[in-house]
Amino acid sequence: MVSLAPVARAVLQPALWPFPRSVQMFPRLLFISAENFQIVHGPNSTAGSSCSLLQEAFRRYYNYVFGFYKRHHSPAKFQDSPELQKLLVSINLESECDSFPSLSSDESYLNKMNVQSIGRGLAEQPEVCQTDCQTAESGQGRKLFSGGGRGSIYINTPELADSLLVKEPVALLKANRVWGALRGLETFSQLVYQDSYGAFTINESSIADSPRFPHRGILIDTSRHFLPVKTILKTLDAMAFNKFNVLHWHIVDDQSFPYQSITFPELSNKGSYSLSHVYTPNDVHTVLEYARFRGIRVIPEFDTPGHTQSWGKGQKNLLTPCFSQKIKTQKFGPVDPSLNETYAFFDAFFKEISRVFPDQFIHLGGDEVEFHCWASNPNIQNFMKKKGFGIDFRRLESFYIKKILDTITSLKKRSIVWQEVFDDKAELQPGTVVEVWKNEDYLRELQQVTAAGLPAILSAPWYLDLISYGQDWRHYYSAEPLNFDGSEKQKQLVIGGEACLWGEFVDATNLIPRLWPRASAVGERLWSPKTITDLENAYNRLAVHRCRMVRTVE
Ligand code: CP6
Repeated sequence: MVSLAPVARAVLQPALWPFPRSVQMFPRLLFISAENFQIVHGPNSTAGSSCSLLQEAFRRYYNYVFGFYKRHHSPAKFQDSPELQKLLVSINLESECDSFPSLSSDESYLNKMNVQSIGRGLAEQPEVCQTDCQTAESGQGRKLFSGGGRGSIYINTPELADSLLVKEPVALLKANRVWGALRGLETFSQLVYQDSYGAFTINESSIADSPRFPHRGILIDTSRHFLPVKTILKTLDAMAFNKFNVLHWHIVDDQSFPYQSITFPELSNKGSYSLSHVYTPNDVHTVLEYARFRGIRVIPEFDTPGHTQSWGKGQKNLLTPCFSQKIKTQKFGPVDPSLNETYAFFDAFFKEISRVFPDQFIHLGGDEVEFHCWASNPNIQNFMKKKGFGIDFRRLESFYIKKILDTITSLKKRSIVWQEVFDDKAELQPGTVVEVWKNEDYLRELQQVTAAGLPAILSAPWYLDLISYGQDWRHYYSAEPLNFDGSEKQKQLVIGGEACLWGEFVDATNLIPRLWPRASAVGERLWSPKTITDLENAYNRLAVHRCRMVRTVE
């Protein structure tokens, strides 16, 4: 079969999502066929076939590119047309193949070395940029794919060398660690598209990329509705497509306690919806490993002292008995902060949690504590008096939280808390992360948290459980986390954000479509440069990205 004139198709936008830091795309098209294409380790890579994380990723991305079940023969052989035969993936530094990712993991695929050694030859071919690429007015870079009108994309940082280099006959991906290789593989897979004849094609291109924020999370809530492990794994796949790197697992809450504790099995025996609605140690391990293979951290949240009704069923005397007219009722309030047993329990509990979950961070909640039950209880009233707290229950709340925070510190872990813990003036050790979730004046809150020298995560504009008619992703996309008055040092303390999908009205039947592609908007805000804000350009790319996700998430 005769190949088509590549120029006719060069205007197709590659629809990268989230958009990389620097992209150069050239009109020359390469064909790529399932029979004759491989993703393999580069000869100088510090990782090899013993790195199962990469082996698995190669297999996964090969399948994403060519489709799982479809017969993927290309239309005959493209004689004389250039073909891409390999993607060589090289890790420059110690690969970290067998580690868990962390807040400081290097997810970039950019590299100062390879522009000279490889990139030059391609970038300087005079015929490379003809009609599609032209020098931008600013002189800052080349204009790419000007067909989109307002949505033209510019090279943002021309001084960066590119580490995903697609050229005939071998493409190269270089990263310092496996984490950058995973992100680069995702980008590579997004570059490939099927033309109208069903042939797989890819433009010669050169990309350098790194995330804007290091913490890019999705919150799932497995207490209001149990989510099967399978659904959580699917969510992790979709997260990887959008370069999210944190699963914030709000695992227990008032409604149910599905976490099966080894130390305190009664918590889930009594507190889960049923004995099959639990996450066994094996289930948790499955989630952790699946996430690790995608460069995703799992941060568990054990929210206390409020939101704890389900804990009371399997752990006697943990919650505060509520009183009415000096008489004990059947009701219980938040965790009882006046008893030594409470702290002995949490010492043992969090000791287990710190061993089960490898991440450096544990989320301690601390939101929405209601004071009326505490206020009704005579023991608590005495305790308040003894401590000199007066009638300020925020001081009692802060007393409790400080003890739990100290427990976490003694376990050599770091804590994340919801903003009330900061607002109610708990004493916070340096490095305690404050998650800003209240929608009113969230930029001011970020300003205050960072002015106090504390790291912050933003989720306020990204409550995906709040649904409304129409394209609400545009609002998520337009939120800018650093739009507050503050020093450079303060801005540095904003480590990222999270899209939250609370579970009151979400279960396995609607989780995926409620999250995606709406959360993708948050993914791009947290990964891409601040300057990538054009809504129409985003719309066009997001439409293609959604189709790609529909194809791959069953
Ligand atoms: N559960 C817990 C919730 C919420 C929070 N904590 C919540 C509050 C308001 C909205 C959505 C969710 N359901 N434990 C607040 C952090 Cl609008």
